Amino acid sequence: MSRFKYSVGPWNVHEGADAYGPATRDTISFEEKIIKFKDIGFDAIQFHDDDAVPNMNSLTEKEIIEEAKKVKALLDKYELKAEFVAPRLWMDPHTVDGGFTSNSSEDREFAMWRAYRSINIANTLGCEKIVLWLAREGTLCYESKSPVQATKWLIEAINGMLTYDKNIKILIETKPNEPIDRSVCPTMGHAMAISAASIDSSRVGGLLESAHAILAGLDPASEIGFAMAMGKLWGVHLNDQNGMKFDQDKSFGVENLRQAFNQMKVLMENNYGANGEYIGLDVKVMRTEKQDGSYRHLENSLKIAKALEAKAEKFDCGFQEKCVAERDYEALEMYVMELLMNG
Ligand code: XUL
Ligand code: MN
Repeated sequence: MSRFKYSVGPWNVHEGADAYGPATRDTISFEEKIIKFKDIGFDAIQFHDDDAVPNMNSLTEKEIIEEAKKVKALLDKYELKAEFVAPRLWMDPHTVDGGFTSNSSEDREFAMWRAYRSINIANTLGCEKIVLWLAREGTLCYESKSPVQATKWLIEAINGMLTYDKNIKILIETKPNEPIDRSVCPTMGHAMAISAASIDSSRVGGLLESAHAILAGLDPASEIGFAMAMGKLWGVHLNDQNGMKFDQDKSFGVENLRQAFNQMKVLMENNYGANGEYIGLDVKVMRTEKQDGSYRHLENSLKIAKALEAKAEKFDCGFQEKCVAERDYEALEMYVMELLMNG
């Protein structure tokens, strides 16, 4: 039995298209995906606004809520919760130069419209969390934007959302690059500073994705620990990443097991989940996988996460204390390796 509740998004089962090649698998319907998610052992679903309400740009506010109600009914039918809604501010012609920090005031207005509709959708789905993955909030050409102005626009946008709804919580999902070259908000430290600068810092926190931390050259467990020290880690996307290249969203733990163990350990030691937080697994199956393997990365990641939970449970804190007291870090390191290597 796991102490955690796990979550997943519909985009985590995808057709396999990448920037250099077309789909390798067929599309699976939303309902079929969530039935399988439940079956695998997930408790909650994560949404982009248009995962819940496709084509929302052409719908009225009222129609968007009506569509979201249908999704809520599906979640209820399969006894699943909604964890968060994230405005998808990177696909639309209005977000070519970013949303909240675009140089065009019309684009910035569009981004706020999507943010407010995301809040409406979250309310309809029964969740209070809005995730901001700030995909294009940054620069491609450095001189095209002022880092000062962009940061202020981002804070203004967050303040707008906090004012629009008095209950929602905003989780900034930090990422240093991709698709943008230089992000306005690349790390947990930046997210915490933006939280502090907002009109209600008690409602602005972070979501840490392992791969994003690695892309920033940082250790995901330390990023988790930093946000937890501030009481502001309200979501995680556990996955893995082989070095600083494109975002790979590999299954949790498959590249660096010790790093994955330490992410699980820091979450457990600091009581992550005590306020209803989920462990999200933001993973992608390999492009080579066939149709019937569409969910294997999720099954594998969940299995690895639970196995690491058990390892962290077994971790001998007494031995750790002794090693620390004697400053015998070689012994401590070898103990961790043996814990991970031995069945
Ligand atoms: C992108 C990423 C997104 C967010 C949700 O790197 O991780 O899937 O998690 O918008
Ligand atoms: Mn993510």
